[in-house]
Amino acid sequence: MKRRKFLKKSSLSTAGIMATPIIASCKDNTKTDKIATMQEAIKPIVICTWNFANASAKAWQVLDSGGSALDAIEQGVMVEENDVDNQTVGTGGRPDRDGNVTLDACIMDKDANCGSVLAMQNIANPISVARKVMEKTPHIFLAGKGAEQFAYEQGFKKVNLLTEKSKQEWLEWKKKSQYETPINIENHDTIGMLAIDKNGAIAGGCTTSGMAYKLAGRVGDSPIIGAGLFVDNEVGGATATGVGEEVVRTVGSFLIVELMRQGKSPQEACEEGVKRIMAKNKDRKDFQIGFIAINKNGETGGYCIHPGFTYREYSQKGHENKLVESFYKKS
Ligand code: SD4
Repeated sequence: MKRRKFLKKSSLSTAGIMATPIIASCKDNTKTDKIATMQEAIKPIVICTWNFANASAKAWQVLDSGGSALDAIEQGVMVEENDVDNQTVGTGGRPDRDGNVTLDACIMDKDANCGSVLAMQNIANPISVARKVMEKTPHIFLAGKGAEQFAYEQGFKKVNLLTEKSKQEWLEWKKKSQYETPINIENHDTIGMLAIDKNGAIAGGCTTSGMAYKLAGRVGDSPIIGAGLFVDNEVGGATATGVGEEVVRTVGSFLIVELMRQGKSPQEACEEGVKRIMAKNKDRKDFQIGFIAINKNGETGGYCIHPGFTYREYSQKGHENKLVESFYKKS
């Protein structure tokens, strides 16, 4: 096809012809149906937080060859989990204040199945363990030693997640032990990813080593279904990066999906999500949060507190790194 058909559709869409509802028989006037009537869906498509070109390219490769959104998510974010230079995800992640790397991850599919691991040590691919929790257990969350034990039972190997670079930085930090939540880009490289496959199934995943030098046992938003990630196949999905405590307080990703259900575009929903957080943090400028979202039509959006947040988007239209608008503008 598919390129020609796609190009044809794009030009029709530019001409405004695509405004004709493709689901003409709306059963009722619910807002979800309103989303469905906007235009024909762009699929497959994948988006992820930050400029993770290799991760989104991997996910695209899976989607383009007919793979499921769930496989695309798992294989896509694993690229970052395996990248030792990414110091906020997987191997190479910065440790907690005791020097242990503890990883958080979750995954969610089109049927609201989900799995999650929290503060898990010594396992290189928490996203895959989260998927096993989803597929092989009656549970959603496994934490700490229990998650690690489960991973071994599933055949995962024990590895050392602390690289020499992260260890040296931690030793340096220990000299002052000043816990901070810096807003700069370098300290917020959590990957959250959302994908729609050729069948229109939506899935999402999120994986991180969390805030650097956190208290032992601290868990952020990233593995919490509804906070760091949420998917509803009727509507779309959302995911977050940044200071997890603030995302949890508003159940950020769930909020954004619900706002889309009510008729907001992904862009509008992300903006509202950040504004809700800022309404509870008036005049506070010392933290960063970025949201991205996709609706079931394949429309995407993102918004953040401070300038600098981008997200990757990969579809038949191309592979783009999109700079998002921010609540505070550059001073
Ligand atoms: C957390 N949200 O643990 C994560 C941190 C993060 O990029 O996003 N880092 O709070």
